[in-house]
Amino acid sequence: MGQSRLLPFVGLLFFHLIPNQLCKTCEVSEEKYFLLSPLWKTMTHSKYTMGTQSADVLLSLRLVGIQNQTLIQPLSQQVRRSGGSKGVNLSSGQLALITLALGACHTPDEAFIYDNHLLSRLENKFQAEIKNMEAHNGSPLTNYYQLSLGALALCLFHGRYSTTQVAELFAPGNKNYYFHGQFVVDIGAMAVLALTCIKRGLANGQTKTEKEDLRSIDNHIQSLVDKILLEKKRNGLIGNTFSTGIAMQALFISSDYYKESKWNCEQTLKTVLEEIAQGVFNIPIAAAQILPALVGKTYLDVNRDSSCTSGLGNFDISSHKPMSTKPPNSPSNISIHYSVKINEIYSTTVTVPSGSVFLDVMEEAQKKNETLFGFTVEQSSWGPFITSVQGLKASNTDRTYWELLSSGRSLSQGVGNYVVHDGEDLEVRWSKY
Ligand code: B12
Ligand SMILES: *[C@@H]1O[C@H](CO)[C@@H](O)[C@H](O)[C@H]1NC(C)=O
Ligand SMILES: *[C@@H]1O[C@H](CO)[C@@H](O)[C@H](O)[C@H]1NC(C)=O
Ligand SMILES: *[C@@H]1O[C@H](CO)[C@@H](O)[C@H](O)[C@H]1NC(C)=O
Ligand SMILES: *[C@@H]1O[C@H](CO)[C@@H](O)[C@H](O)[C@H]1NC(C)=O
Repeated sequence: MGQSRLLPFVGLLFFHLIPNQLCKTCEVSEEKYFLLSPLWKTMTHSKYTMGTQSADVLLSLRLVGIQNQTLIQPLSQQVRRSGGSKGVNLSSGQLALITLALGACHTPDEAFIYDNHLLSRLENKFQAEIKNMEAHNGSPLTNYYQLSLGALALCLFHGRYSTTQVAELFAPGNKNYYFHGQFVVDIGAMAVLALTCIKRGLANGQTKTEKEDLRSIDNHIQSLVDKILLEKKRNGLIGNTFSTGIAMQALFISSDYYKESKWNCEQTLKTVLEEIAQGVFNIPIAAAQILPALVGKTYLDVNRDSSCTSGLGNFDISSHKPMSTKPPNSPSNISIHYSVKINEIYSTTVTVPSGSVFLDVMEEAQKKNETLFGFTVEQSSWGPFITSVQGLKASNTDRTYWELLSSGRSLSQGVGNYVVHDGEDLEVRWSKY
């Protein structure tokens, strides 16, 4: 056999020797990096009040290679503050994100993880989630997005966990992958990231248990990838706008689980760039969750030595032209129909200035009648989250929450961001997911 005919064969062999590292990405080319500047602006021009929000942003900036200390230092400081001794009330996923952000790219921040025992704290939080599942009909304290983040951080930073337990927990039929019976792409994709990390660690497993765990995890990944691809929309988004970034990461690292023809990555990328131009990713955490995938990075690159130096590192996005600012709102008032639905429906009509958000409508209604429209919110990394209306409180254990709707359709933004329109029919509904 001549050399030229042998070469492709050697190439093929090479791929077969490292099947676990197979990774297909499509990314924004360098001359188009300026298209990412709206994300950049959102992430750098915001005040961060929540430690976990800073963690998501810090993780993202580090992964894409930003090393500007003027930006990184204040974020890092805030993340360290929230992960310190006062962070006793952090949820499993919050602690996992803090660990990922501080451990990303092998900076001096990494020492904080070990000095503050973040991994053993995370191990305890992870077990507490499982205890709650055992006591409450399979419902964790938080949700499977956070369990996935937890498993991912424990895997990447060599915390303790049982692969057999993870293989059981993350079976694709588990109810926690579904809200209202519908597969949640964000959750499935984060699980694929965690399971792939664990799979790579098991690749050379020798014992019978290791081999069984590997086979089971491999099957889970296959099934989750199939489900993620079923949620691909005609315009290329996967799930919705805000789940697409994590779904892209999951599909990058799992390319040996689907045929190339099953996903047109370039189309997804094109649609995401259009949405960016329209200002859709206008809160820091939304920008942080989409950015890594756009430059071909995934959360599995967090502790890889060579990552973090490539990407946007040397690109000065800030020098590019600012986004066109919206014209100031005309000072007109609009009228909104608003209801609270528990079993009965309680309705009212309120007047708010145009440009108002859902939360403004709720506050107007509350002023009218505190008993019917009184509510409480909690700040979260996505903005204000409605925790109770008429004194009725949402509960993770019961899988209840206050769902936001417009004309009967569930919204994909929260009360702090959704801009309302004249004549709109808004509802907050007591729902079970
Ligand atoms: C789990 C989850 C839920 C659970 C939260 C309770 C639980 N069991 O943990 C439930 C089902 C209740 C829920 C509800 C909603 N959610 Co939700 N949720 C998620 C999910 C999958 C994971 C969140 C998480 O744990 N993050 C990790 C931890 C470490 O971060 P955290 O900040 O501490 O997490 C808390 C907040 O995220 C908060 N939360 C969850 N969803 C939302 C949504 C908004 C707008 C806010 C302000 C807070 C919030 O609950 C988390 C647990 O306490 C994310 C997916 C994602 N990509 O982030 C979507 C996500 C955040 N949710 C989203 C949406 C739209 C909603 C709803 C507005 C849907 C609706 N039409 O009613 C409601 C919130 C309404 C309200 N009451 O204010 C969007 C937000 C997009 C955006 N631009 O704002 C996301 C990104 C999903 C998506 N791809 O569209 N959600
Ligand atoms: C670093 O970030 C700061 C704050 O955004 C900015 O003013 C400065 O120009 C940046 N420096 C470089 C070298 O990009
Ligand atoms: C932790 O939560 C408990 C109970 O919710 C609360 O009493 C306590 O003040 C919180 N601690 C901190 C440091 O936030
Ligand atoms: C809008 O409503 C407020 C409060 O009801 C009122 O003071 C204001 O004059 C109204 N503005 C317009 C343009 O109608
Ligand atoms: C609020 O609504 C309840 C029930 O309809 C009514 O009994 C009460 O008087 C109302 N309160 C105000 C301040 O209008």
